[in-house]
This record gives sequence, C-alpha cells and structure tokens, in this order.
Amino acid sequence: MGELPSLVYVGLGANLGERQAALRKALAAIDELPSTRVMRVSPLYGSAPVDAGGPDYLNAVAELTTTLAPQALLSALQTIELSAGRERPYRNAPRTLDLDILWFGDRVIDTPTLTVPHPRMAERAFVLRPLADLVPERVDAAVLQAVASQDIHQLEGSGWADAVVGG
Ligand code: A4P
Ligand code: MG
Repeated sequence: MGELPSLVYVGLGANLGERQAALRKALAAIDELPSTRVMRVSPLYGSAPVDAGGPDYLNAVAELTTTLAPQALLSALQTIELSAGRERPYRNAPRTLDLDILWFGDRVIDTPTLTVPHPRMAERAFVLRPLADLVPERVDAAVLQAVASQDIHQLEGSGWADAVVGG
C-alpha cells in the first residue's frame, strides 16, 4: 500500500457457458478488487481455439491500474475464475473463464506460479489483436503480422463492457 499503481493488461477468455456474461461479470469483479480499477476494455473478439479443442472462444483484453502485488493479483484472478465455475480437468481444457496476466507494468517475473510477460502471448492473435486495439504503440507490427492467419474476428466494439466498468 502507498505504492504507485501499476498499469496491468489482463487477457480474458471463455469458451463454455454464457461466455459474454462471464466476461462482463469478471470485469466487474476485477473492478471491485482492492485498489484496482478497470480503465479500458478492448473490443470483443470471437476466435477458434488455439492449441486446444472445443467451442469457439470469446476473447478481450482489459487495462487495469492496481497497487496489488503481482502474486496477489494472480490469486484474486484465480478466485474470480473459480467463482465463474472454472474447472481444470486438463491443460488447455475448455473453460468458463480464463484470466491471464499479460503485462504487469514493465516488470519481468519468472516464478513457478507466475510468468510475466505471458510466455505465449506473442503467438496468439486472440491476445495481440485486442492488445493492439488498446496500446497500438506497444504491439510490434511484425509480431501482429505473424499471427494474421489465425481465425479471429471482432464481434463488438469497445463499448460492449461499458455497463460494467462505467465507461
Ligand atoms: N501462470 C503463470 N503465468 C501466468 C500469467 N501470466 N497469468 C500459471 C496467469 N496465470 C499464469 O493456468 C495454469 C497456471 O499458469 C496457473 O495456475 C498460474 O499459476 P490455468 O489458467 O490454470 O490453465 P490454462 O489456462 O489451461 O493454462 P494456461 O497456461 O493459462 O493456458 P493458456 O496458454 O492461457 O491457453 N484459444 C483461443 N482462441 N482463445 C483462448 O483464450 N486459451 C487457451 C489457454 C488455449 N487456447 C485458446 C485460448
Ligand atoms: Mg490461464
């Protein structure tokens, strides 16, 4: 506490259940975490599963400010995943809600439970496209180009979550 807030980017995904409702609820829950605010939310994308099976995903990225420490934010996000009915039968299993920390300020973190920047984000259009909507200057054009063949399309503009994060 008393620390300067960090600017954090969180990837949201869901491919089971009421997907859009789950993402909206997650954003509202994140916004209610101690000393944490959802500042902006990307447009909403539909995407085919990458390295996984099951139904198509909804994906988006949220920009937060928080004074929580990285591990504390990770634990809080995992609690929100569980309250959305998340189960973990196997790696990359279909899920009601997945919340991944993409960037935490400019910190580099490598612990058994948390790796930041997220190790697989550079290969994934469903992360890079919404991230580029929020911070185009921070997403390399060549990296974006490299994932251009992945099956992803924008479903809603950035207003889709206004009701939950206060716009
Ligand atoms: N963990 C380490 N670093 C992080 C981080 N930066 N953010 C650890 C969040 N968690 C992090 O994650 C497993 C463990 O990763 C956590 O316990 C945490 O300590 P998990 O959410 O339990 O399991 P998972 O999601 O199956 O694994 P993971 O590694 O998160 O999978 P990915 O790489 O996120 O892939 N296709 C589309 N179109 N859209 C998707 O959203 N998502 C996945 C999941 C696969 N294919 C997809 C999508
Ligand atoms: Mg995850």
